[in-house]
Amino acid sequence: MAKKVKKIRGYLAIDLGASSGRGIVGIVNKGVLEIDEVFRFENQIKVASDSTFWDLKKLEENVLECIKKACEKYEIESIGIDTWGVDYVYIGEKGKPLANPSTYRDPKTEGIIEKISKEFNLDELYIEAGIQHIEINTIFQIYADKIYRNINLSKAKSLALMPNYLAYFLTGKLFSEKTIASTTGLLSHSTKVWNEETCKKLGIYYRLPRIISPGFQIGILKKRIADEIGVKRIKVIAVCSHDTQSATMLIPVEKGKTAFLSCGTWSLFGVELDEAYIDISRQREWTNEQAFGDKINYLKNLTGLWILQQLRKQEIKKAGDKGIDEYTFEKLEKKARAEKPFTHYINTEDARFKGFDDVSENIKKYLLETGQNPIENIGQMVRAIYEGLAFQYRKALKEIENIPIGETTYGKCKQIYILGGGAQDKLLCQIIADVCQIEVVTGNKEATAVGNILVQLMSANNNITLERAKNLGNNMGESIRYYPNKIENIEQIVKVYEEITSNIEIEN
Ligand code: LFR
Repeated sequence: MAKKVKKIRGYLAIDLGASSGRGIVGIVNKGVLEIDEVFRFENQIKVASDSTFWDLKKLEENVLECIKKACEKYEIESIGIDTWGVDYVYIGEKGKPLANPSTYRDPKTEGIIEKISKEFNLDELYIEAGIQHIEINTIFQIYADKIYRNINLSKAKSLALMPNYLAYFLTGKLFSEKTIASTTGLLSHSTKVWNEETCKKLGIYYRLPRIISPGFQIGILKKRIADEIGVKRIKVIAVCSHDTQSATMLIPVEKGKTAFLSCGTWSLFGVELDEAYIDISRQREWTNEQAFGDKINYLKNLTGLWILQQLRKQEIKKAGDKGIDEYTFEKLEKKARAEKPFTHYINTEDARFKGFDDVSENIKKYLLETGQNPIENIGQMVRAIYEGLAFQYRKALKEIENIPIGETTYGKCKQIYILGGGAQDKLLCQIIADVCQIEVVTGNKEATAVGNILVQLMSANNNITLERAKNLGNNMGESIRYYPNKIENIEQIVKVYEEITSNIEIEN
C-alpha cells in the first residue's frame, strides 16, 4: 500500500480584489515565509442598465474552490479573508442575502454627498468617524439605497461587510471586523463602536454585527460545507479584512518616518499614526482608517492604476485580436519610457477618470479643455497617467509632512514605501521618486495576501511578535530602491501642473 505523504502545514489567505480573487497559501519553511498561489479567478463588476453589482454566488463558489485547492496540497491550519472596502450584503429572513450586493462604482451614489448633507451634518459625521467623504463609502451607499433603490430595506435583518459576509457564508457566524467596519463611515474612530444614532437615521433599525479585531477566531467551516468539498472543519480567523490594512501590515519598523503607498487599482497614500487626526483633515480630504493593533492609517484614497487598467482594457477591445499582445502592461511601460517627461498634465482625481468611460477620449478632452497640446500616441498617454498620479502623491506627501502634531508638525519623511502590484512598475516607481524628490523603496508585491497570512500566523503562534511577522513578510523577495534624479526645475514643473489642473473645475 502506498505510504500516505504528510502534507505541509499552511495558512490560506483568500484575497479578493475588484478584478480578481486568489487563494494563496503561506508556509513557514526554516524560518522563511513562502507563498503558493493555489487558485486564481476573475471577479468583475457586473454592469446592468442602471446599476452595477457583484455576483455573490460566483464569489461563494470561488471561495470554496480556493479552500478545496489549498487542502489538496496542504494541511490548512486556518483561513483568512480580505477584500476591497465599503461594499456590503443585506441579510434578510433566515439569514440569506436579500440580493446581489451593489458595487462602489454604482451610479446610485452620483451627487449623494450633496443630497445627504440636507439631512445630516457632514462635519459631525467626519468628527465622529474620521473618514474622508467619498461617494463610495458605505454610509453614502446605504443612503442611496434608502432614497433610490427598490430593494426592500424593511426586509433587512442585518448587514454584512463583504469579507465578513464570506466568512459568515463559511461558518454561519457574522461579525464586523474593525478594519473593514471603519471603511463604512459609521464606526467611531475613538470608541470603535457603531454610531447608533446615524445608523437609525439611515434606516438601519437592526443591530449591526458586533465589532471584532484581527486575530479573533470567527468560527469553523460549517459541517455541510466541509463535507461538500471534502475537507476538515478548518478555523476561520479574522484578519485585517480590509485589503489595504492587510497590505499595510508590512510597513517596516523603520527609524525614519516612512510614508506608504498601497498601489493597486486604488492608490492609498499615507502614514501610520497612534491616533486619529481630525482637525483640518476633512477640508483636506484625509481619512483615518483603523489598522492592525491600535494604529490608525492616516491616508488619502486616490484613484490609482484603475485609469491605466481601464485604458488597457479599452484599447485591447478596440484593437481586436492583436490587442492582447500589443497592450501588455510591460509594453505600455516601455512605450511610456520612450516619451519625453512632463509634456502633458492631467488631474487623475477628476471624476471622469473614476468610472467606465473611454479613458483615451477623456484624456484628449481634458487636454483640449485645459489648452494643452494634443497627445500623439499611447506612450504619451501612459506617461501622463503615471505623472498625474505622482503629482497627487507629492501633494499628499507635502500635506502629511505639515500636519500639526502637538507643538510641531509631522515632519519630513525619509522614504515612500510601495506595497502591492504597483511596486513592480519600474517606470512608475522612478517617476514617483523624481516628482516627489524622495527615495522610493519597494515592498512586497503580494503585500495584501501576505498581511492576511501574517495575522493568521500570529494568531496561531503566540511567540510571533508583530515585528517578527513584518520581517517575515518583508524578507520574501528583493526590495528595490529608487533614488530621485536631480531635476533642477521640479518646483517649476509642479507649478505648471498646479496651474493647469486648477484651471478646470473638477467634474463631479
Ligand atoms: C483598495 C480599497 C480601498 C478602498 C477601495 C474601495 O482595494 O480597499 O482601500 O477605498 O478599495 O473599496
